[in-house]
Amino acid sequence: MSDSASAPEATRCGFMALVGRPSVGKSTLLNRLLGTRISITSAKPQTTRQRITGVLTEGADQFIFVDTPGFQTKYRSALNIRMNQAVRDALAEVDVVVALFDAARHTDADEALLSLLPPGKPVIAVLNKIDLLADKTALLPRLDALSKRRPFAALIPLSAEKGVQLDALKAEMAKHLPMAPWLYPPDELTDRDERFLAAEFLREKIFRLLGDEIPYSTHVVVETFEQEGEQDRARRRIQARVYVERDSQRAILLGHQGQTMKRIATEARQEMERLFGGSVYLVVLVQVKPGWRGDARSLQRLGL
Ligand SMILES: Nc1nc2c(ncn2[C@@H]2O[C@H](COP(=O)(O)OP(=O)(O)OP(=O)(O)O)[C@@H](O)[C@H]2O)c(=O)[nH]1
Ligand SMILES: [Mg+2]
Repeated sequence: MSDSASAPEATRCGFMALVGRPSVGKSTLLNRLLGTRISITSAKPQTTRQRITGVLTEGADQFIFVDTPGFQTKYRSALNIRMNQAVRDALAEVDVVVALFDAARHTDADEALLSLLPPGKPVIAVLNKIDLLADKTALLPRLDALSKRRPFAALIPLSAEKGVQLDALKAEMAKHLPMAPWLYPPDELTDRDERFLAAEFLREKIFRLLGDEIPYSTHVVVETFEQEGEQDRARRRIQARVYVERDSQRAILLGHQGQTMKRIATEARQEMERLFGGSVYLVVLVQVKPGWRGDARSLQRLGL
């Protein structure tokens, strides 16, 4: 990439953290802002487990978004402690904080998040999911209550899913971008490599296709990732291992005659082919590893 051809002379570049309680729509918002699905989403809370950066370059501006795990106060496993820490780290590192709230309700986790917001930084409050509000006047008391809690650079009601009011959010974020050289080439989408994204897409399908228990007992590791040929025409051979905590979970994940896993793997492969270009040959193995979530050493070995 030749910088002289692509980067304007006076560029702006800054980090923005997307924070909020589980399921509030952080990853949906990131994908909408980028126009591409790089961060996995599902109706189940705690879908995002590790921070993922999304890069949007428009005109002279480069926004580097940091999508974080949902901040929660209910559970305290080693994994959950690590996930909350990822939120605190992101808040400390960025230039601007985009704090998401649900337009319809305020919970204890929202309160906990409000008290974490750094006093010295611009914080933009987003009230998401306005498409679900039958009565839009219900927004007014929410906006009023939030604005009394701390100073916000702006309060923006929007719908990440429907793409409503995203321009207002972008305009507000742009106001706080520092003058700085771009950190990524303008066509870069994320700091995460294809290996990470492959594991995430597999995890997304597990979150979406299985019930309320299994997704939380599951971790995915990509063991081999081989590529033959050039980017768009490449053929990727990927072997992934899914860890679960019990034999009974392994049976559910595989399904009758392996049908459940087959569907999960097919849908994940299609997502990979769409994002990476080229074809993907995906093999998925399932292994039982009791108690991996509660054990800090296991988490480290699994790269979490
Ligand atoms: N109706 C509606 N649903 C939305 C909107 N934004 C997100 N959702 C849905 O809310 C659910 C959670 O979205 P995610 O983007 O995964 O939420 P998240 O905040 O990243 O969640 P965690 O990663 O678990 O913390 C998904 O089912 C989304 O489709 C919105 O504006 N309107
Ligand atoms: Mg998420």
